[in-house]
Amino acid sequence: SNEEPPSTDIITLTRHVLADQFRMGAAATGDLTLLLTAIQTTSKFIATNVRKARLINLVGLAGETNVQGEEQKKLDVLSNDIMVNSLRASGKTAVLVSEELEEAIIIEDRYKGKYCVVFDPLDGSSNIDAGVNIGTIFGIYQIKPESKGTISDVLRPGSEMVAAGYTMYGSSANLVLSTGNGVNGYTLDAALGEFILTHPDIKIPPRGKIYSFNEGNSMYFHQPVVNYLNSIKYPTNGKSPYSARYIGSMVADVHRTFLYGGIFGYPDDKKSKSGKLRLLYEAFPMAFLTEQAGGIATTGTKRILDIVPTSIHERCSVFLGSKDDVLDLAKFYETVKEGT
Ligand code: P6P
Repeated sequence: SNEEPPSTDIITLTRHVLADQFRMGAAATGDLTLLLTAIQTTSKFIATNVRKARLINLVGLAGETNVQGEEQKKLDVLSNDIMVNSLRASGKTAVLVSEELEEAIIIEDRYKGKYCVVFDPLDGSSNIDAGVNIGTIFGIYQIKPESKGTISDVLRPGSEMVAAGYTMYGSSANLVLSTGNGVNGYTLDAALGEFILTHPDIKIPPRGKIYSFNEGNSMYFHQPVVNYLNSIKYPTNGKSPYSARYIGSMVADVHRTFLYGGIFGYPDDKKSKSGKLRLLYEAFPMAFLTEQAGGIATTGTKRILDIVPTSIHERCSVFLGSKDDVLDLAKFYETVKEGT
């Protein structure tokens, strides 16, 4: 038959990261590879449960009991639990920060490793019932030299992260990852249980034709944002207006921005004084990936990765995407008159 023979040289995520490690030579201990294996396991578990959520009533409210009579867990609680357990069991982590947990987890000495993982186990979970793509977002710091692993190891600029990524749960499970040498995308082959390299070396187009904002907040937008949006909706240079695409799930909006270009924005406004998105486990990982893919991520006036967090759940203003589009946005902050 003219069927293509199956590839016998598949590049799994683990093999791809290991290749990175070989490139790094003796310095690499394999710890990051093992940590990423634990993260892959959590993404496979979450992907499976997101897929069958409606069948086993996992999208319902917590408090219902299932056939075993045990407390029914909401999908995001379930996702948090698998991440905490898998990351702790890896023996490679010292500090965990989750969107679902008020306090950071300091891993007990027996299981303590040299990495800190900040994560949103299931971002966009309010969209689950509508079948909209949702995702896991994570960022990884190494603990500071001499540190035993404390909260101070994660209250650091995103520029000090060593890796960041997300897994988007949609028609397939896509894991997008950077360990500091560019961005690669992997697709879960459920039959193999492996994430396979499908999007090598993702680069954001320098300019796009899409803007992605929740314009339902327009009444609250500060003047620079209003001026910028007007400039691409009512262009005066004879160019055609940009197209609006807004899914309302950060992982999905960012993933499209990486592949198609354009600008995603969730700015601070008169209602959300510090913006809505969380700095540590939404803005930092997405900004890390954006820069590694050749784009720009800014608050409007400051590079997001330069922000020094003061608390683990603080929020920040986010614009990210194609270099030229985000630079255009930033110009409207430079020309802003005081006090508008
Ligand atoms: P809004 C989802 O709840 C989320 O945290 C992000 O995934 C998403 O980008 C944003 O909030 C959507 O917020 O106010 O537009 O519904």
